[in-house]
Amino acid sequence: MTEITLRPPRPAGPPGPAVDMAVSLAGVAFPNPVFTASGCAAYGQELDQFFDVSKLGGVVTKSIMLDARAGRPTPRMAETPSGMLNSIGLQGPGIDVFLERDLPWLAERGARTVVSIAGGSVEDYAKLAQKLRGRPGIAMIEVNISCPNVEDRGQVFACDPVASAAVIGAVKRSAAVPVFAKLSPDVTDIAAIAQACVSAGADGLSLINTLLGLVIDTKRMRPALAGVTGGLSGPAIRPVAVRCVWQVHRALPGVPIIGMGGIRSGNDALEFLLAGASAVSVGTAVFGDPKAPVRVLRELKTLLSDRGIEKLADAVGLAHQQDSAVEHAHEPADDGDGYTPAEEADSHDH
Ligand code: RRO
Repeated sequence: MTEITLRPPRPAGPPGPAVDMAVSLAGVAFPNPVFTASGCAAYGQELDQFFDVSKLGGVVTKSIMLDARAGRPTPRMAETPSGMLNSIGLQGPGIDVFLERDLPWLAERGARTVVSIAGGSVEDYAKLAQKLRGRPGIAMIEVNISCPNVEDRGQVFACDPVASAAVIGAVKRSAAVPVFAKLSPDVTDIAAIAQACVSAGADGLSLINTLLGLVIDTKRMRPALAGVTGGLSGPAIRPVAVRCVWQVHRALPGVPIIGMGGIRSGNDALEFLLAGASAVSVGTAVFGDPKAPVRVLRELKTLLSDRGIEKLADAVGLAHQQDSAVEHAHEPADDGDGYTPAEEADSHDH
């Protein structure tokens, strides 16, 4: 990472420098770092009523499985403070319909498609990766090993480093494009899972999927969702997501990260970049504001310019940079959790 001198944000006045928003993820070039988040924009068609989806860095599809699937029974969404809980349960048309109907539309539209895949076994993932080989318009594969809404927690591969590595290894053997592993925050040591995925061949990481949650409807005195538990998303989870990006970037600084979790403004996106993400996905925000991804992109560009940052890539991981050797010379070293004792004490003050 280039050492750059930070300017405080500019007061109102003439515009700052033009910002190069281009980003390269595992060798794939994207014009900007803002993507949709899997599961929140289907296969792009609905959002395209509101803006041209090819203007985004990329469109990340809803996770596709081998066969069509109706998903879990309703109700499968519930509101929560600053967020929502979903238990969609991997509803979708199956890979063959996706390849026939949705991928050609995305390719014709000029979108850079990141296909999210999900399976119940290592073999399912391998077959899905094989079916994607040679198809036009696919920029990358995002391997969803972290869906919280499966019948059995044993199927949340991302909770176990060995299971995660088995899936990623199988996909890598068949994939013709870079492979990103989407991880769960519901683990003790996300950096260890990330390391297992990278050792198995993952080219990058998508952080984070939803957190497992539960809402009780106190009128009915029963769980609000038919599926009982669900995945928590939205601004409520943003600090968890930023913490995951921070820890993984610190452990694996060379590995590209797409960060997501509660992003609804350019400032939120900037937090993820500074923590170590090279790109971001906007998810839950589109339900209330379908144009949120393009607004986030516009706001992010302005914020970078206001700070004198001319290349987006220069902001990646910048929050890890020590301000000056002198300022921190007296501080004891980081004890391995990513924070110095002084930082830890500071974080308890709030
Ligand atoms: O479909 C879902 O219920 C779902 C998936 Br695949 C996922 O990865 N994360 C989530 O919160 N819901």
